[in-house]
Amino acid sequence: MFKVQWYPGHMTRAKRKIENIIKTIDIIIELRDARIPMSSGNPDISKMALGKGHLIILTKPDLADKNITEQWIELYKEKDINMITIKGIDTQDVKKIIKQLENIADKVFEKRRKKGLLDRPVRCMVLGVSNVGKSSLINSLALKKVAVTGNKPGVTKGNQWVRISKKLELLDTPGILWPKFDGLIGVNLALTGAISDNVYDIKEAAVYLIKELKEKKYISTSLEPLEELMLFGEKRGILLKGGNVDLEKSALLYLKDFRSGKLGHISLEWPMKND
Ligand SMILES: Nc1nc2c(ncn2[C@@H]2O[C@H](COP(=O)(O)OP(=O)(O)OP(=O)(O)O)[C@@H](O)[C@H]2O)c(=O)[nH]1
Ligand SMILES: [Mg+2]
Repeated sequence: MFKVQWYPGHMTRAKRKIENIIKTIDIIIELRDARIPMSSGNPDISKMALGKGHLIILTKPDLADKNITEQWIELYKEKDINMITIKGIDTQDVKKIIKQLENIADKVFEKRRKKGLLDRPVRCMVLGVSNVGKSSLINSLALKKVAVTGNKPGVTKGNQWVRISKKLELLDTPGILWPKFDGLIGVNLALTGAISDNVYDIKEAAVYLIKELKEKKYISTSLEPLEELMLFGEKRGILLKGGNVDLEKSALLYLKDFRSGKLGHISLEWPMKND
């Protein structure tokens, strides 16, 4: 495994800010990357969601292995956790999300009524790691907006609430929470493009990716991962002046091909019975 050197200094501040906003939120919409549903999750979000509605959306399923994504959804269903997946963002999917959120909202209403509180639209917020698709989702949910409902007291000035259905309001600011980058989590986030390419060795990352793809039988080759990378560079004509393969550039292109789906539909994390 390769090492990811990344210590985001702003993490604590960002977390505290989100924790304050979260107090006014009823439903947390947590986005995770379908290719790495564990590594792109964050235990802080689960903690913040305690006592609130919680919907997990697996994004980028078009890049992931459909069969594995279905297994993840099934596993979470067994655990009674709301999890759905969205194909890119289209109107059908937006409807699917709103329907799910309204189901959760009904439970929130019920709780509020029991406490003798008045009905009001249920407030949702989108959280997730960098690059997972938060802004894309907010944009497509906000397209359905009926009205910008203005600032609510107790929430940082400047936060915009958008009405997305009769029952639901969405805070149109996403919250980014960095997970810990230990070991495999950092590796998976790096491979899928959630971390800047400058904080790890691209060549090591590509070699590791090839090893994984080989083990999971997404590619079949009898070559060692480094040899496979060299062959890839050769085929693509990525050569240095002397005629040798430029491994650095080949590695970058290999990662790019993986991230854009050119290598096929691939899931790096597969569910295990004890997940
Ligand atoms: N293939 C694919 N790409 C997606 C999908 N959803 C979002 N993207 C792409 O993923 C990239 C990141 O999306 P954003 O919506 O900007 O992600 P974000 O979570 O707001 O990122 P940060 O603001 O950096 O934290 C963009 O290039 C999107 O076009 C999807 O379902 N499938
Ligand atoms: Mg964004």
